[in-house]
Amino acid sequence: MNFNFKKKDYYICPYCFSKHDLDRVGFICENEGEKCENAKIRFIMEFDGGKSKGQMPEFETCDKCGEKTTTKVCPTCNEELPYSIGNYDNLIFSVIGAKEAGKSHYIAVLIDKIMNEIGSSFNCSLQAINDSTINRYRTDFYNPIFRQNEVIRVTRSAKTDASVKQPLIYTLTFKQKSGIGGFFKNNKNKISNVVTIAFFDTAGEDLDSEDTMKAVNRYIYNSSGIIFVLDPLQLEKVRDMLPEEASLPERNTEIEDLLSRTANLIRKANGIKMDKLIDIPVAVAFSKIDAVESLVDSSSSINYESKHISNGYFDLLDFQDVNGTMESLVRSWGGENFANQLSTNFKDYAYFGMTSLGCNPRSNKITKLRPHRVEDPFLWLLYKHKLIKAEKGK
Ligand SMILES: Nc1nc2c(ncn2[C@@H]2O[C@H](COP(=O)(O)OP(=O)(O)OP(=O)(O)O)[C@@H](O)[C@H]2O)c(=O)[nH]1
Ligand SMILES: [Mg+2]
Ligand SMILES: [Zn+2]
Ligand SMILES: [Zn+2]
Repeated sequence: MNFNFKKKDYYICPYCFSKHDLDRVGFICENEGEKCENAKIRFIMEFDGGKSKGQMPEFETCDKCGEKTTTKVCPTCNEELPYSIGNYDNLIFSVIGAKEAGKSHYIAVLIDKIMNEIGSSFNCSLQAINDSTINRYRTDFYNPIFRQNEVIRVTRSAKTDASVKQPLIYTLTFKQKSGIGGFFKNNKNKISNVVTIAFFDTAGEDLDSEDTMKAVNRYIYNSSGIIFVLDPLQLEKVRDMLPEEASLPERNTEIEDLLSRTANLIRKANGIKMDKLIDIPVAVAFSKIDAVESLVDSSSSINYESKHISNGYFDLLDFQDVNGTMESLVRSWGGENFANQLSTNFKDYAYFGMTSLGCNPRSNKITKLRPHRVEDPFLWLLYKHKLIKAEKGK
């Protein structure tokens, strides 16, 4: 598919988000059957460059037992690296948003959506990289919503709960589509690209000040895409317009404060001057759109299913329609300052509207689960990274 973009000469560990040169990688021997001492203690053999200087080595020979090993680990945090590291793209998608913005519920339904619908439509498949991702997704995200019909609990701060620092890591494998006239028939299942995708669910409270943001900062400034989840119920004008009986969440951090802190953090870490725009695509995703249904024109495209999945490509007309509508809604809802800050800091951004639950939960119970347009921001990021094609649909 797309091998024409420049390959990076570094990789970023999806666990600790440290940047390393391609040949700075550790190996561990897995020859446990033979009772190799290195394997037993998981001794980390540091790759010394050698012939593959500047490139990602494929294997290392164990200095104790002489067996070859392909199990790579990060030299900084010692976690096992995905097999595709350094050979394919490595994308970190971070999900940012204030407390109670809807981040955790969004991640929960998005991953399910990718596995069950995006995969077949875009000829790709999402696979968890290890057991800890499988278990964490099941217990913390999937089971509450899909099994128990209950809301997910508040995400605990990364400072008190170390598991928050563990991202959910997946590989998204794209297969070549068979070509017209059957020319590529034999290649039907050939892998054309593999991307490692790490989803990082932050606790909104960790983003409350630039200082606490440091706990999670590395993944933000190393992101290949940001999904900025915004709760429309936090906008003053929306709160005023909704009927009095509407149950409103407590007021949280001002959305533009969080945006400017995020921009400052990225600028500082990557040395980007104020007169330059930040080159990380930002999808501004309005969550809980079900709760503001009465404020959106009923004929608006936001109310309809998006066409990307049914079309099998990123539908630019549908996208532009939603993007334009959402931006003007945001501005008319009192988000003028937010919108201006976004455009003065980021090169590439777009607005989306979605709902993870499709309903307002009552006493922590999800009455009817109906996710809507949750795929749009994610597909836009894939499109921005040239992983899926786009067309102007009808
Ligand atoms: N109406 C409606 N409410 C939602 C939706 N998604 C989440 N909520 C509500 O918003 C609350 C917070 O959602 P979370 O996903 O936990 O928010 P978060 O951003 O992860 O919050 P922190 O973990 O505190 O940072 C939930 O408990 C729900 O009551 C939605 O799609 N529609
Ligand atoms: Mg959360
Ligand atoms: Zn060995
Ligand atoms: Zn690491």
